[in-house]
Amino acid sequence: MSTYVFGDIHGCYNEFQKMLDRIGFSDDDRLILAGDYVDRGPDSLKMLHWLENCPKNVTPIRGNHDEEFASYVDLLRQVDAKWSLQTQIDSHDDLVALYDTAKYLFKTNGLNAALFFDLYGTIGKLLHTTVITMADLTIWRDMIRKMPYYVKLSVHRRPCVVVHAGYREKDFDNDADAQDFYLYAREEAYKGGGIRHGMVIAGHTPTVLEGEFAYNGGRVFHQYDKSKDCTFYDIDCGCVFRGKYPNARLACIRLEDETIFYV
Ligand SMILES: [Mn+2]
Repeated sequence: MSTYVFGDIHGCYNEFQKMLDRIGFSDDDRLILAGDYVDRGPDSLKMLHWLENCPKNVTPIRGNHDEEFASYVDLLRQVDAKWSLQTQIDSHDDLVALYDTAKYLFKTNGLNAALFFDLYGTIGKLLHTTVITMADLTIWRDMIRKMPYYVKLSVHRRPCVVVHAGYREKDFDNDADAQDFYLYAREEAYKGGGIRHGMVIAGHTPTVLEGEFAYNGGRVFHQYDKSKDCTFYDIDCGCVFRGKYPNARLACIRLEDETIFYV
């Protein structure tokens, strides 16, 4: 039995399947997915469907893109309620109309939502290539909101945290600050974060971006903090940026022996 972690799939469903083959993932193993299933890549829908039928030995945690997707669904529902649009939950045409209305209202009313709503066009693309409905979006929203922000487990009797962006033990002022850190932290996750005598596995910052603290030419970024006796891994090797950056790929770590797999 082994425990594997990878994430930042961003709709790269083919690479996702290739990685499962590459590690020979079986019913006896455990997989923790480190978030960001949607946006940017070609197959967000396939990832959402796969997660809907997620096997018991897989724990998907939440990434910022997943949380943002869920928040867009909330926004659509709010627009529907506020303007009494009576969107039928199982009507594709109604959802298309609601989406267009929401975009129009955000823009014409100078609302902040206009700047970030469906930022990567994922919902818009789904609407024009498939017959999804508000029922589908609501299922996916609820599924995402059930995902934990992090998973803490024990590897060789040492604590190990898997999180999308960053983890730290210090108390946060409030839940919102904590959630922001788990979903969005970058260098601060490595400077002020971590866990004593343990290991933190995260993604979020692709190791293909030159100038970023985690740049490592598309290889997993690894750092050891002596003061905390904490090992950090950034396993986001920028799979979705394949073709844009050399060596961009999907990486996976096996926790028991810290072996890295690439696809
Ligand atoms: Mn992310």
